[in-house]
Amino acid sequence: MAARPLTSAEPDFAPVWPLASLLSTGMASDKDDGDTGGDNGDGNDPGTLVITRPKPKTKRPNMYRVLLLNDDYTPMEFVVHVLERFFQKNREEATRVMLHVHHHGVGECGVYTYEVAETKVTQVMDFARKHQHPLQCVMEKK
Ligand code: TYC
Repeated sequence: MAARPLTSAEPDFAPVWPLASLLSTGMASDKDDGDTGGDNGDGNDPGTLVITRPKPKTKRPNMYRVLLLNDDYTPMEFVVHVLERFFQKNREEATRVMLHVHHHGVGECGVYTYEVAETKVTQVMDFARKHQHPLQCVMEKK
């Protein structure tokens, strides 16, 4: 049998040689069917080599939405400034998000990993307090 390169389309732990092709060569069996490859008594054909890929150990991080809450007192222009300053929005996008919060009560500023989201919330809350506005910023797990 000719070796062939692994492809990324194969699932983790996929045998490099599919069981079906091993069976067709008589090199593998799922039970002792008397094949000439022998049987050492543990149910594994000693003539069979199954190669598995190691499980990839990278995991996607949990992601968190950073949200602004509406209130009756924080000036619209201040909220737009917050969105430009801490969330890298241009004036048009910041105005769109601010008006969404104004009309719907809550709106998304961005989605970040835990520590980045936590930092944004702290920055916004500190900035609002410094300017004596009651603006509230929170995070929620996606
Ligand atoms: N509702 C505020 C006003 O009318 C504006 C506002 C928008 C406040 C968004 C907070 O997150 C906010 N001045």
